[in-house]
Amino acid sequence: MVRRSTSSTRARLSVTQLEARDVPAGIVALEAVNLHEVGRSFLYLTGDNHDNHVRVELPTPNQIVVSSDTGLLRYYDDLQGAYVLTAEPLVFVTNVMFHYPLECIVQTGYGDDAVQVSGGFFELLQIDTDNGNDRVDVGIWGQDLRVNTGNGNDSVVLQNCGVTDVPFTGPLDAALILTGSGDDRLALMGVNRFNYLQAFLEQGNDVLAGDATVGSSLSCEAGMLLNGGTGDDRLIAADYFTASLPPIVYLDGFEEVD
Ligand SMILES: [Ca+2]
Ligand SMILES: [Ca+2]
Ligand SMILES: [Ca+2]
Repeated sequence: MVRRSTSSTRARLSVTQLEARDVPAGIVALEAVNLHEVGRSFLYLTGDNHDNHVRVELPTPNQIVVSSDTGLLRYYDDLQGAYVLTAEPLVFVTNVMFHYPLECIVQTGYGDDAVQVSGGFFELLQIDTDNGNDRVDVGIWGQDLRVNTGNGNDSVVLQNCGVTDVPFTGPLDAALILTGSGDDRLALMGVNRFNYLQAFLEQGNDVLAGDATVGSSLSCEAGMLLNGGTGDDRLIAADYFTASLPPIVYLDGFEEVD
C-alpha cells in the first residue's frame, strides 16, 4: 500500500513535466500541399500563443524558403511525398515546384508575432496575427492580400507590392488591411500598385505613413478607402496617397495630416 501511494505521487509529478515539454514556446507548424491533379498549391503556417517569428520567401517560382527564429517547423509535400520534421531554426526547401495559383494562409495566434512574406506570386495571401504587438512585412505580387493584425500595437509595412518582373501581369486585385484596437502603424513604402486598397486602422491612436522618398508612388486603379477609425490618428506624407488619385477615394478619420 505504501508503494502504491508513492508511485501515484511520482506519476502525477511526471505528467506535469510532460505537459510543459509538449507546449514549448514558439511552435510553428508549416504545411505545404501541392495538388498536382488540379494544379494548385496551398501553404499554411500556424503559430501558437507565444511569440512566433516567421519568414516566407519565394525567390524563384519553384523555390520556397521558410524560416523561423523560434520553434519547430514541419514541411509536407504530397507531390513528392517528402516529410521533414526538424527542430532546426531554418528550413530551406529547394526543388519544390509550386503550382500556380498559390494560396498562403498564416495564422500566428496570440503573442508578439513577426511575419515577413516576400517574393513570388500569390493568388491569396492571408495573414492573421491576432492579439499582441505584431509586425507584418509584405512585399509580394498577387491578386488578393488580406492582413488582420487584431488588437495590440501593431505595425504593418507594405513595400513594393504588385511590382515585379516575374512573368505575371496585373496589379493586386484587392488588398484589405485591418489593424484592430491599439496604436497601430501602417506604412506603404516604395512603389505599390493595387487595383483596390482598403485599410481600416480602427480604435487607438494610429499612424498611416506614405513614402516621401523621391520615386516612390502609389497606384490604386479602381479605388482607395483609408480610414483612421476612432482616436487621434495621423496621416504622414499624404502626397504619396493623393498624388495619383484613383477614380474613387475615401480618406477619412485622420485628425492630423502632414
Ligand atoms: Ca503567436
Ligand atoms: Ca495584434
Ligand atoms: Ca488601431
